[in-house]
Amino acid sequence: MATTTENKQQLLDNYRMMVLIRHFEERAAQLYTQAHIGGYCHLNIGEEATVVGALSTLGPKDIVFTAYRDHGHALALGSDPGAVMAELCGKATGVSKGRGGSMHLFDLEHRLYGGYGIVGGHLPLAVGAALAIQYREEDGVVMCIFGEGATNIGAFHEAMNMAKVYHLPVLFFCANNQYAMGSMPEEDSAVPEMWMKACAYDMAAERIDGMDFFSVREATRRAVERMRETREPMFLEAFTYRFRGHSMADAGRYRSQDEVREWQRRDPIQLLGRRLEEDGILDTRTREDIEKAVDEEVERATRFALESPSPETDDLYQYVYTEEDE
Ligand SMILES: Cc1ncc(C[n+]2csc(CCOP(=O)(O)OP(=O)(O)O)c2C)c(N)n1
Repeated sequence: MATTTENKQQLLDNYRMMVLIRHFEERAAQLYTQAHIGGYCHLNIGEEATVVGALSTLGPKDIVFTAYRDHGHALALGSDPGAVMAELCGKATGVSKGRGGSMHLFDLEHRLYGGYGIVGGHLPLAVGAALAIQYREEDGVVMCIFGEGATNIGAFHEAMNMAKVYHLPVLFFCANNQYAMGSMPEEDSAVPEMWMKACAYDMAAERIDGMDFFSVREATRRAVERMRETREPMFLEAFTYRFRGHSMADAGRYRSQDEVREWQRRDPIQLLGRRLEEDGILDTRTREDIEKAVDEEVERATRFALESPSPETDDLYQYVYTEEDE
């Protein structure tokens, strides 16, 4: 088995992070229904392997741009769960100081450059960041994460083209959860497989199993290593599924419950857990300890968020433009 040669603690940490994301988001869904969270709230539930598998391959100088389904990414990059939950609740102690909410998490210290609500709008920003890295002759790479719906947006094509023309180290990571709100690729995309779109820009591309942590991590690791050497952009399409609605208000009439249940049989957390059990890395006791510790951490984060103050109105104009020395 591939895992026997791995760092076991690292794998347990990856598993723990996937469980944390799941429990954190289940709690966020409750807080939403209790009106502690307002506006939009998009959950990663079902897509945790794409988050942890991909981000676990990055180094300390690499940076990440993602869309509005961003809670898991912030947690996996190391943001404090209390500060993430506080942001969801619009509190001053949130990662974006309560000004961003669920869709606009931002944490410079942990290299999360957002959290963006405009579909595809962050792709040119990621390309710009990669251009800055190239211009300053730094050695980091940029990971840009988006859904398959974003590949139909003009900004996607401009970003892909510029990244290739300027030889920029951007990994375009498409988490294809098969629905853009209620539309399937067969309905809104000229080609049903997103990796094919990378061929138009002469970019190396691969489609991977987004429910399998190892499949995501190995492909992303290969891509990142190759980008560090070649400084050329690459494209990955992780085929996955979201178990919950698009956002919090979604009657889900565009898909059947049988289909959802079928995909839940390949729950990414269960898949990784079983694999770690087979390899003797995880047992029932450890699994229960992880669940308990994660529940406590989520409760701590929730308490912190609920007890935190709302932003003051007298500093409303602060952080609109960045200070030079910030
Ligand atoms: C430019 C733009 N058009 C439309 C919307 C409304 N909208 C929000 S999410 C979404 C679906 C995007 O689907 P996808 O990119 O596949 O990501 P997923 O939500 O599946 O993760 C749409 C159309 C938007 N936010 N921005």
